[in-house]
Amino acid sequence: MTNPVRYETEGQIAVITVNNPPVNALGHAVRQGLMDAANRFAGDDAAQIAVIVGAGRLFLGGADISEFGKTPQDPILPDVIDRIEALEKPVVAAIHGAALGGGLEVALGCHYRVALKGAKIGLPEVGLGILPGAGGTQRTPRLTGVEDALDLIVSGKPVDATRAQVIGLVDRMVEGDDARIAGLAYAGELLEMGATARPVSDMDVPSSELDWEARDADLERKFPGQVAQRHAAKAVRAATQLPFAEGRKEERRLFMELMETPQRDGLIHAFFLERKVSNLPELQGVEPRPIKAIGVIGGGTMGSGIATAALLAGLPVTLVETSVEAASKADATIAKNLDGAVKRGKMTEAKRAAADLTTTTDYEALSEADVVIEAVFESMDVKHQVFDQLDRVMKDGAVLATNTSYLDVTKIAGATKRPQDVIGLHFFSPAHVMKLLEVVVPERTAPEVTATAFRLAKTLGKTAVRSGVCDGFIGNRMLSHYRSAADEMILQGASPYQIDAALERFGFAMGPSKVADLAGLDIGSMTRDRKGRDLPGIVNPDWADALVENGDKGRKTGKGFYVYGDDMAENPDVQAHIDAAREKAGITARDFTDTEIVERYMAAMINEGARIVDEGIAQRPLDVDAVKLFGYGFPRYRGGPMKYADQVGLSTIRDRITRYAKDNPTFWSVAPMLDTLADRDGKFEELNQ
Ligand code: 3H9
Repeated sequence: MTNPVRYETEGQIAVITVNNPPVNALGHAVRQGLMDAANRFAGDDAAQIAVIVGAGRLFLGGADISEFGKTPQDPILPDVIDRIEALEKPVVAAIHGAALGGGLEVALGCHYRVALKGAKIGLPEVGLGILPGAGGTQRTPRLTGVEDALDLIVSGKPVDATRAQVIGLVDRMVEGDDARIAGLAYAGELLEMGATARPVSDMDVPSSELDWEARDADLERKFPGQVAQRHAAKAVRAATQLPFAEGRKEERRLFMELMETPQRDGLIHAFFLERKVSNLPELQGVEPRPIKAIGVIGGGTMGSGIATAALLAGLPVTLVETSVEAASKADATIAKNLDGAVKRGKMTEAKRAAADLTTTTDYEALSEADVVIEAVFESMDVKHQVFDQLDRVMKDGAVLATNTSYLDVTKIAGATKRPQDVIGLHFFSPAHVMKLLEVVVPERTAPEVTATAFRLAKTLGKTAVRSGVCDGFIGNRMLSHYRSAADEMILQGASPYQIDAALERFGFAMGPSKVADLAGLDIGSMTRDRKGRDLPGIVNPDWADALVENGDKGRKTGKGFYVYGDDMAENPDVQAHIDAAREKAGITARDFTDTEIVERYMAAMINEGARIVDEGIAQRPLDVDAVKLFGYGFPRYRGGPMKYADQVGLSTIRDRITRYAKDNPTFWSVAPMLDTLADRDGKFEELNQ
């Protein structure tokens, strides 16, 4: 293997270049290469100063995440950085693109830092469930002071080079596009000035009046259940209390503790799946069709949201509505969405001014669109009418997409003369905000059409997940299943509020009753499928129907499971409806612990997830994880339901389901895939490869 670190000299300047595509991660070979280069520079009498630079599009992307969880191989990064810092001749880091995590820590081990304008500089480790473990928590406060260091380390959000210079993280910010040239120029100046090595670890941490206990309580509130942020703050605190060497030991101890947590495991799973999920084997080498103009049918909440998403991505949009009034209403909704995006800094004023939207009642206006997405009323008849029109006006090769959330996309496709061009694009509301996009692929869809859908998702900044055709696709099919598990618990004695609270403590953004209120209690019964049939083995939540009959449809009416005013409160009417349902079913309420609530809910979710993979609706367990993480408020630090199942152990999950099945064997039957994997002590992870 060639050495990923090159050492060369230009006059009196040694240039050390790290070349480890795609992101110059600090894997073992790079660490060894840097250590060797540092030693060589120490003994190279011709070189008086060194510049470390990254080849390719960025400086250094951080530690090699794929090595986490394996035994660390020497030299470990903290030692490499200490070696660089201990050099008697000065070393300059020349940063372009990004210096992240261990990458920034290498720069902090250098004696001087220059960054090109626009470079992203930060310590994103908490996003991976760890903390900067190669001196970052000790050196950063010495340069920036405690508050700015905490901001960087606890938020994990990078700053740009301009801000980095303001807070003292880099010495100089320069215009230009060549870090090597910038580094050489700065090193030349330093040489001329007679600059010497200037280890950050020798500097004092500026004093601070911070109330650490209050800050810790604050973090506990802000990141409930998560450990990395609080540990990271503890490490910074150590920098304020201990000499550098001692502080470093404390940083390492806290870092190693985090390395052992399931949260670290879950977050790293989420990091890789975010990238892997759109990387479908079936699309290798398949060219997407061009996407230059978008059509949208329907200007309701979904249609307007989809149009907004496309406009935010700079795509021209033509939106078709049934009347001039409806078209101008859509115009206004979209304008409001875009103005909001400008306010939140998601869109520049210039881009806002350039947004190219046409609203019309004329289908012919779509003749030049490359992709059209319909978001009309959820009725097969209405969809057929729309697709008839699209069949007539769309140019050859255009992609015809439906945003249906449960109708059979194969049937919609089959009613056109071009089923190969039809695909489902299931956006989540609000469509210009939510990250998830389910790409629903009927059998006859051409691979280039699927590839185009994935390309579009990327352009829109969405995480696309492939789903086969079934009722509810991946996300809603699972949702109806675990919501039923919650209903079963309510019928047997748990309160909706206890369930919400237990699941929110587990990490969900919202419990199921809050979600139901948000969606609207009249939107599909919880126990019947969308066609009104009762699902086998599932309890019928009379209480939700009773609420709807009362006009309490959730948030939109101000009352559902909760009453929505200035504060949110439990709806006192709910209990009577539940009591009536229990009486009707002849059930005496029993107590549930929060643990049992979480276990049952998760078992239902995992079991249905396994069926979905088994049936090929999801190709891999990671696709199921992605849907729940990016569209259903599943806590990222738990990695997704299938990852969580692996952590708990599949035979434990199976045992629980078998136990619940004693009372309700129809609902609680073990999914065959879960059974097979549990038999051989396997994991869902095997199926992600
Ligand atoms: C750390 O540094 C710990 C230290 O404090 C302590 C150590 C003791 N490792 O995102 P992309 C892969 S923790 C391994 O699509 P972009 C990625 O999976 C680390 N692989 O590119 C993908 O692979 P594939 C702190 C990595 O241009 C490919 O590279 N650092 C790593 O959109 C391209 O990635 C971070 O948290 C890695 N560190 O964005 C930074 N990074 O092609 C994490 C990426 O097979 N990385 N890959 O799908 C990022 O944020 C972005 O990748 C970056 C580039 C902004 C750098």
